[in-house]
Amino acid sequence: MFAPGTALVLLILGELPLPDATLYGTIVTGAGLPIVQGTLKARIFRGEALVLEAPGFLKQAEGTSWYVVNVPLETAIGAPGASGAGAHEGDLLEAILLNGKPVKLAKAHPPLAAGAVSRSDGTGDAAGLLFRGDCSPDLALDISDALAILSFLFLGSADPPCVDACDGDGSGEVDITDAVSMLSFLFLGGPEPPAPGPRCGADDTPSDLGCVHSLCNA
Ligand SMILES: [Ca+2]
Ligand SMILES: [Ca+2]
Repeated sequence: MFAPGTALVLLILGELPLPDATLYGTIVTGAGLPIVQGTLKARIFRGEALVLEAPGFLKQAEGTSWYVVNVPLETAIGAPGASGAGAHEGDLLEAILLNGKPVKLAKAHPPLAAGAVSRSDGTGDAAGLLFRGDCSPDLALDISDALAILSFLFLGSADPPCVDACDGDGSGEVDITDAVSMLSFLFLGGPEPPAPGPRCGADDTPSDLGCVHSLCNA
């Protein structure tokens, strides 16, 4: 397939790309409802080491929702040059993450192999998107969000529908610092709330705060 010498040149340039491995399956909530939105990625490990996080996507077909991840692979020849762009054959899927949380798979995917397609159906948590800081939920940040944090903390008001969103500084806890950082962002030019920021997105550092309902998931 290559002219003589080509392989040697490629060896010098680095590892050779191989056909992607494809991981897919249905993805539903614990109640069996299809999960139709969210950010998806696959964590690939070699032994104890994280090799890469391959982005995936959700796709609606045949009346349900599917996750699909194409994992880039390359040879494991250990040549000098560019590497780390792909996984090696034999690397293992550690987890499929939906909005930063592991999807519960019915069975483990087999070790990665070039061009291989593997299916394992999973269940996940749909309520993974939030609007950081939107403690008084309306998909916008204003002083009512800071007031909602304070009244939740000090006035014994009912739990906000998405407590995780009240964690305005992403520390994993809701305290007065969140109200202060919110006011600083709104009125003093302070830094914007950390990811997913003042917009809907996945919380890549999920906490135990909980988010019963987020307008982002509506
Ligand atoms: Ca708000
Ligand atoms: Ca906080």
